[in-house]
Amino acid sequence: MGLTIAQKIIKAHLLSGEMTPGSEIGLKIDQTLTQDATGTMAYLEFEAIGIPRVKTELSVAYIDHNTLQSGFENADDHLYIQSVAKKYGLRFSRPGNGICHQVHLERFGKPGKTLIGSDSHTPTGGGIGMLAMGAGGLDVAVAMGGGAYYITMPKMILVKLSGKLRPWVSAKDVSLEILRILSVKGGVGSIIEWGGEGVSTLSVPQRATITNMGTELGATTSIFPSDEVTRAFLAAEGREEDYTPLSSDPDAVYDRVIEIDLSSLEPLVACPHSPDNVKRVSELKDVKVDQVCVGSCTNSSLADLLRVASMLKGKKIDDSVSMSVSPGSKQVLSMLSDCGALSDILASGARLLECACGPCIGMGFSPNSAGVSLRTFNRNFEGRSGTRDAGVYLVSPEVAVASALTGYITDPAALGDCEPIELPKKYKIDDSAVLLPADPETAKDLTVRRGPNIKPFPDTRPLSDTVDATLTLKVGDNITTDHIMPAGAKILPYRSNIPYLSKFCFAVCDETFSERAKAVGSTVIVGGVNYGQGSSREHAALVPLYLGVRAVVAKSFARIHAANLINAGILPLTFRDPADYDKLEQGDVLSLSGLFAALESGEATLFDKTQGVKITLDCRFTERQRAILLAGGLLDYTRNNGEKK
Ligand code: MIC
Ligand code: SF4
Repeated sequence: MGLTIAQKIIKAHLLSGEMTPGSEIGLKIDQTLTQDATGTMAYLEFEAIGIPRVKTELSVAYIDHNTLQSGFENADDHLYIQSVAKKYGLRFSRPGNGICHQVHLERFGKPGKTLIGSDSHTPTGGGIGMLAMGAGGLDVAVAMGGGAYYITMPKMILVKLSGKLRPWVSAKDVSLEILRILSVKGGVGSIIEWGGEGVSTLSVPQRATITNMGTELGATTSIFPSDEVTRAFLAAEGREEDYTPLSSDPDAVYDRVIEIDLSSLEPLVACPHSPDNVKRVSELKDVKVDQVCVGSCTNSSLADLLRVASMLKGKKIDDSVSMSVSPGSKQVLSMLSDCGALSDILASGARLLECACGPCIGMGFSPNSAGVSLRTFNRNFEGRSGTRDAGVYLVSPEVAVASALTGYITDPAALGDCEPIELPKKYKIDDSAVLLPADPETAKDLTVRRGPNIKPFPDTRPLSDTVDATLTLKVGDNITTDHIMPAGAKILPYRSNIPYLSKFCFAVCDETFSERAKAVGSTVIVGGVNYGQGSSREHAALVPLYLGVRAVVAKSFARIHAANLINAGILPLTFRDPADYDKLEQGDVLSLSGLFAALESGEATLFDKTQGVKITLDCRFTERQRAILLAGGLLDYTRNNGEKK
């Protein structure tokens, strides 16, 4: 039987397990990346594992999230990461060099390689045929130490493209269309492969927009073939030698095939507060816009910003709109500047922000109260922008600019003809903002710089047979990690200070949760479907661990968050009968007993002492996951079992 693209890469990297969907597989990881908001914790964990030098082919530490330095905290964390990179053999991408996914695609990604990153949008690398996945920081730390990365062997979904995008319709609309079809949980447990004759009409930046936003489907990753378009992109980046062709076999078998005719698509918008709340631009034309943001790892390539500049040239944005542009990388910014396109953007009245995540993660540029913000980003979760009552709409750069010019959500077709954008034959290459590590001899004597913001890892303890706890919080479906552990300029500087962060845990849903959890000491959280979707931040597990959360009982979990809970030694348990969710009330006194036997049998019983009901829970884990849970988390498991070997 033939293989899909992802199956070929998995087969070439398989360290353990069977390639049958649903079974656990261990993969050899060629490359890793981290960003600063998750990186500090990941490197603290790497240091705790105790390996003198990274064992991957390439590991890069990026600074792109916490770039607003309104106190010593972020600057200290940057220096910590820089000194770790130099000592342990990683490249260090300085603040200002760009967003990790954009820079990695430009300078480091290679078709056919495996990449894990402590950021959920790592699948951007799938745009050049990498098997690129988001992971918790601890999993990245283990992979840097040469350990395998474990996932459940995914199912394969093929999205077969035909036709060609019409003028003014862009790759972002393809992402929104697939979100409309599949929803934010439709990709869970699957890899999305993009194929069909329509693929050859899409450039690498367009493909990367699509694989980037595949994260919002809950997919393990998304991947495009590596073809002549990929070769041309790598050649333009001066690294054609990194090219390898990759395609699926003609008789490859997919679990599901979805067909999209590119020429039938029209401009789309994801309305507040979910990326799958998709409507046509034409349905929203009366919506008044206050703010427009172009950028983020989804839409900040040179191609995107050349389009933005050509639309703004000689025009002014509406007086009622505040607009920002954040280029994805120094390469993009520098090339925009060299060709004069930057002047066209600035002359229009738009504000230039640095090459970083910025407003996407609430690092500045929050909207006005109850404001409508149109963003070319990938997430519009409630409160993520930093303004709790803002309404964030996700759109293409084309719709963003058209709306900035008129002040209302606008179909760019209203602006007339769409000028073609020429992509350069050669990109401007300057890697001077990527610092190289010290050689192994010198590295031995280097010390790591640790600022006072860095606090110890929360206490872990081996699993006990009985857990008595209070149901301190009951939440609904699609709870995101932005609900569990919010980000934003005020909190992000404390990503290496779990006690401080804990004050904000679940604050979007219930400001009293943190205090209540601390007071009871032992907590179970109850959730609905797709619990923990969104970011890969392991803080959404480490902070609950610190607050005494022992188990989360939900109807279903998002992949990375479930792994992060296990890594933190917190039990992710699922209702056997989802209707049992309704029997539990916040404040109930609960008991989970016989957990050791439950881990063996795959079935646990939750006794709700307040309601007097017994509920059956699924507690099916792999042998490795059971061992991690019993040890009290992956750090203890790794230390005890010497994965170092
Ligand atoms: C995000 O887009 O939510 C982030 C910020 O990039 C996160 C990582 C983090 O929380 O630091 C992600 O997507 O993994
Ligand atoms: Fe940064 Fe936003 Fe991309 Fe996350 S989604 S990596 S915050 S640009």
